[in-house]
Amino acid sequence: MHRRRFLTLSAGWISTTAVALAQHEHPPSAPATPPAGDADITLRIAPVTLDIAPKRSIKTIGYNGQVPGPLLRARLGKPVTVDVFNDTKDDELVHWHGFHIPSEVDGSMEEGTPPVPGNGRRRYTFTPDPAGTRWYHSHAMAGTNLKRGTYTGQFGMIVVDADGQPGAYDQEVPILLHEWEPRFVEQGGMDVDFKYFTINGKMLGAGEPVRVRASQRVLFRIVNASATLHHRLALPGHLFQVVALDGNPVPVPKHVPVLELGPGERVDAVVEMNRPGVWILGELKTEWRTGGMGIAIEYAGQQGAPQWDRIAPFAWDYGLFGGADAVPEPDERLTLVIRPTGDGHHWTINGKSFPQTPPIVVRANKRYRWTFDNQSADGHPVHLHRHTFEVVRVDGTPMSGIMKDVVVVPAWKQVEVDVPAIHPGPTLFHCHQQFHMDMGFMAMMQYAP
Ligand SMILES: [Cu+2]
Repeated sequence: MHRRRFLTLSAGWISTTAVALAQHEHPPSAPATPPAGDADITLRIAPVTLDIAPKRSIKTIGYNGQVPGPLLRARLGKPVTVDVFNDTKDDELVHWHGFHIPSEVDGSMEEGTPPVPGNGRRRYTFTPDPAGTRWYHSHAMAGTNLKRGTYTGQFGMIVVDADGQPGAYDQEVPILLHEWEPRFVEQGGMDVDFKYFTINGKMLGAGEPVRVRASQRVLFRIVNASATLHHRLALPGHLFQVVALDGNPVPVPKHVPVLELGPGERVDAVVEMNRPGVWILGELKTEWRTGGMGIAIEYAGQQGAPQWDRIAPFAWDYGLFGGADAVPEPDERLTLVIRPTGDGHHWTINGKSFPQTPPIVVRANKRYRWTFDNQSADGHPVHLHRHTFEVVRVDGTPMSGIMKDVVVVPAWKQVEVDVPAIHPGPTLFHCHQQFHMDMGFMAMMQYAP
């Protein structure tokens, strides 16, 4: 199995952004003296003007003057220190999404992580676990301020390397999805839509193509870093072999024509490059693809405008990649009913909105089966911090071996997951749709003393 570093990078951002953990650098004008010793990683939160296309600039907030933030790599089990400098006036939080790390460094105020104060700094030290495609992003509440939290450019990928990771490949390509210029629209309740769509901070056609050669195997590490939108992606004429979901290897790495990711989800997929040409890897929805959510995949020796093609209907299903093992019986079960309030402006879990939602109390070393009962017309990408759960049933269909930290609960459906309560400490559970989270779709999981 060949494992190589990111050899060719899609949008050219990597050459300026790769932050090897061996790299030690201090920002030129630190507002405060960092603690003793160099950090492995330095992140500076500051306003940035992002050129998503010729004559289209977005003013946002990013990490280290770029969007996405630097691609970070860490080694499973090897502690890292991160110095975060906040050059904005507002408190910020950097959440390390998908990690089993203590509440004090996880990056959630509700769990007790101290914020990075406005015009201040904070050091995070943690031991990366588990291995795989993870990401980091702002965990600030936005409310109705669409210039905060995951609406901004504060997101990046962190890959935790270890031996025995899935997929043999020749080239690795990060793909981060995001949208810009959000605004509120009334659709029964209140919702958010966007004007521009990007992959790796560029609209389709504005960035460098991903350069490939025929017969290469390319591993795409995909993060849906959208604040609110689900995305479906295809690469016409090619199949994706899904090797990991949310960074965790799947039991059966099946080939599929379409990938689907709710906000916060990741998919690792290997594509065998066997149809020379110049193609669009992009969003199925025409309006969003032509609005920018695409990137050119260019075979060596081929040229011209990137091509799209009709994509046959496909039903995405986590169970496609599941195994045949029986799932152990849980120690206890609980149901979380998801419903909007009558005015459609708030979300409830079992009838309450955060901070009134009662904590979900667990005992250490027990396995809990949570049933998400979605009594609403929206799909919800629900996320549990600091833990990995197993998806065991989606809309009545059992499955096993699908380990995730975000699961999409489709409209009017039920999804069951098994949560192993093995990382004591306050733990946040919430919808990863930023506006749903901000409007009450959040609860704490607490370990009984
Ligand atoms: Cu939601």
